[in-house]
Amino acid sequence: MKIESITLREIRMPLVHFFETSFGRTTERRILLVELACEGITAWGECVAGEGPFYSEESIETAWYVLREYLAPAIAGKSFESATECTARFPGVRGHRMAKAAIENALWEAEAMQKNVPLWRLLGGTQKQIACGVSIGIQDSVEQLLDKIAAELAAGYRRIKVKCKPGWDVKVFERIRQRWPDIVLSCDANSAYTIADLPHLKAFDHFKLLMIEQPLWFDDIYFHAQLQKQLNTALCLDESIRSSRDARAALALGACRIVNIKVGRVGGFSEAIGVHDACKTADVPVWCGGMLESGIGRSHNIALSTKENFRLPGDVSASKRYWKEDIIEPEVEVSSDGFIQVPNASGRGYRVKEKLVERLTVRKETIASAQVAVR
Ligand code: OSB
Ligand code: MG
Repeated sequence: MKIESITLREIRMPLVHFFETSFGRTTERRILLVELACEGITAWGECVAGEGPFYSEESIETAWYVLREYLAPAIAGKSFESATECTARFPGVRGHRMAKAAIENALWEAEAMQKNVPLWRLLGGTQKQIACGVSIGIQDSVEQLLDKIAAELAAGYRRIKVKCKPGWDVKVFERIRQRWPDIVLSCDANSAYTIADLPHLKAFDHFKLLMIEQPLWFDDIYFHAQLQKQLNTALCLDESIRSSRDARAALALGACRIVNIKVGRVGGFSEAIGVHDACKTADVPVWCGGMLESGIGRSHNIALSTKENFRLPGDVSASKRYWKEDIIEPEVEVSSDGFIQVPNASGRGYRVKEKLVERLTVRKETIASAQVAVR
């Protein structure tokens, strides 16, 4: 596979409903897409960095800069036998995992298309359908949250996750459990607490939560291990797991009993497989997280979720929960019993609506060979 050019684009897509976490509210996504031209094949990648550096250090601007100046020039004009060679071509660039993942994942897509196999098969997936949960943001009122949960349960989703933070936690869980004593429920704090909140976090044990996701600092493993010893409820790490090495450290320390895998957060499919395998060896279940992706990133999440240790419903849900019109067709749909059927076509299995992408594009830049950027 020879990479003839790499095109970076920013598209803007308003969310159907705002999404609020402990670190802020998003109403419109700015999405960085990577398009590889590769011997007649066009392959796509999505960079999941946020609008600002709030979930992690990366943002769409830092990713654009690193892709344009370093990562795209490092692969432009180069040939690859396999997408697994990609990370070795990014020497010297530390971190910037979401930027790296956008290219690596596009390369996996190119390889799948070239070999005429579905991406999920190339990734070593085995599951033909994936179980879906939803992540529901902080709302303006508890009533609004309860209405949303009712609608998602009616749509068939198999696990409800609610975002939480100090002031929007136990009182909210109480209301949810009053109405639905037995649903599969979890919460995600996105690092809103510290270890000084231990007495308060112990109260979370009363609500039969499947897990508490990332209660403490975004870069912490040690204090999560201390916290896990004091709680009955399983902890799940998201932000803290940036690599398979982090996963191995977290599992060895007992910092969590469940791991959220986001392919962008760990730097691409190769590392995501490494995290998956480390957890499988330790018999710790994983599930696939989401970053409010467009259809391109969403289809990559579906492919990854087919691997066998994805044993819990993920945050990979239907296109229409996020977008009036997604940029792929068919859009991602979820059955009334809460599953996505995995497509059998080669590559990502969903067609990119290129004209729509072009209309949504607010900036675009092509890197055709090392060091040459064409606006
Ligand atoms: O922590 O899982 C998270 C969205 C943006 C940033 C961080 C997170 C999330 C979600 C949304 O929970 C999951 C989705 O895409 O629906
Ligand atoms: Mg999370």
